[in-house]
Amino acid sequence: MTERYLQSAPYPWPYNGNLTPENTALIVIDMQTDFCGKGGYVDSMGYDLSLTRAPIEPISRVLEVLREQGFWIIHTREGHRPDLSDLPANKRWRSQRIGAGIGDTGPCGRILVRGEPGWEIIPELAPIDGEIIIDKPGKGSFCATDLELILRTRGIENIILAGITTDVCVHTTMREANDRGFECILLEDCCGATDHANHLAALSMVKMQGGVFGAIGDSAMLIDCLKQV
Ligand code: C5J
Repeated sequence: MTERYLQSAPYPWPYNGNLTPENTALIVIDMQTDFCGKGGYVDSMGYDLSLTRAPIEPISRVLEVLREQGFWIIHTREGHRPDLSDLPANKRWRSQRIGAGIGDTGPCGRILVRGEPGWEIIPELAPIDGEIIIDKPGKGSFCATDLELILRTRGIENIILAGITTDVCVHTTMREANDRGFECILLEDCCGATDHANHLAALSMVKMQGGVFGAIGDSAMLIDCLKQV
């Protein structure tokens, strides 16, 4: 095996240098209109959309290279069944309290409901044929989904994380994956949060204790590493 590493922090990733298209998946988390589009859930809460749209460009560059090289690509979508039978009452109550009720009708259809326009992945980052889509009712991508089964069945050991939001769904997924023994890296310019300080804090948390949840890198580091022969 030829070892290769990203020049990430707090250690060169992956820990064992075993980085191949066969053992590595990119997971692009929740790049849906509800989280980064006009009239979606995040917009209805009054947050600055430029923060959650910032990763669109870097993610598309990463997708282009990883698709070219045959890496596994997985997309996730947060959302609930139209009858809301998988929406916990407290999650709904909290969102209604701040005027962006999950399941209620907004400018992009029913907020965070499967099949509605706001729930769709934005066209710039739309999955292509053969890429896996995981529909999840929660913040973590492993909770109530078949993601772990899919990763194990395909022999995936390394996970590259991108998407929104850094401090919520990306972080929760990274923590869940790390506890299951997957070797994770979060690409900082490929993520964004509804508050920039929370984005930075989430990055900092990963790097504690020698990389308590994995490593932090960026799109250029990944692309440079993959372009070396
Ligand atoms: C949130 C997410 N922030 N995709 N979801 O509610 O991070």
